[in-house]
Amino acid sequence: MIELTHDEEFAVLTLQRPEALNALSFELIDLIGENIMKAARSRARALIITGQGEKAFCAGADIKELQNRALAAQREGAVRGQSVFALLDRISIPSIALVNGYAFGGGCELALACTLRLAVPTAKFGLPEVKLGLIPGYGGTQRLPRLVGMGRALELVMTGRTVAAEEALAIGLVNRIVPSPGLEHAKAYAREFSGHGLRALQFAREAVLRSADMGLAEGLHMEADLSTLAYRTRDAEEGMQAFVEKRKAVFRDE
Ligand code: CO8
Repeated sequence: MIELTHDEEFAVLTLQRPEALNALSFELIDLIGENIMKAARSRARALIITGQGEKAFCAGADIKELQNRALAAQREGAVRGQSVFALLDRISIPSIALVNGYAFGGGCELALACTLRLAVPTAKFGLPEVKLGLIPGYGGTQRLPRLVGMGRALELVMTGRTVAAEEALAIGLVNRIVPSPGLEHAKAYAREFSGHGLRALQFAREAVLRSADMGLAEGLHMEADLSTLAYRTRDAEEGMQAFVEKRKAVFRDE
């Protein structure tokens, strides 16, 4: 149902339910959470999340499982899924969604929860929950407007329409389009930042992500705090010293 492998300096998490287009059963959601934490505890410098096969990244929550459940269980399921996806913000390594096909509903929300997103040319995105009489429940209504703006998010959530890779790139839903199969390209993309110290990457990521939740004055205060904390790391001492000595810095994530 899921596989966590290590490929060079990266962890690769692959959703493996091809018979259901990698749809998120509740069991799969739990496994995603466990494996995100395993990847975070490993020596990996980034986590790449993708789907097995050429057709789907993830076709969303498992619709068959969502039927005929008590409302309390439904709410618990939404909160559980949200908290699993939120782990991606809390772990010390950045994550990249390599969207290799359909990313609908909860699958699109999983991609939105990753730090960065890549798409193969045939990738398709959408939050089609309205077509089922539902609305997104794994963070889509909150993360999509932060990424693409309120107007576009309202349109996509209200129409439930499908967004092809080119449009996803144009509106900022993905960072880049990469040729299929994308894993080598995802690793090359991750290498653009994975040589930096993890502490600096984590502070930078946190500062940018938290900016969406605060006003400018509060955000600047938070940035001053986090940038001051960065000075206290060994990596900052090393980075500045390496500059002065005209050599490449050797970061130790300390
Ligand atoms: N759930 C369960 N099974 C699925 C799902 C899904 N989301 N998507 C596809 N499958 C299954 C199909 O039932 C089919 O199985 P079977 O052969 O046994 O009938 C198999 O995967 C292949 O699918 P299709 O035959 O439909 O393949 P197509 O190529 O014809 O179509 C699509 C591909 C367009 C992706 C189509 O499968 C589709 O529209 N899927 C549903 C997409 C969708 O609506 N996703 C949103 C789901 S709701 C959601 O994500 C809410 C998140 C928050 C929930 C909070 C809950 C607590």
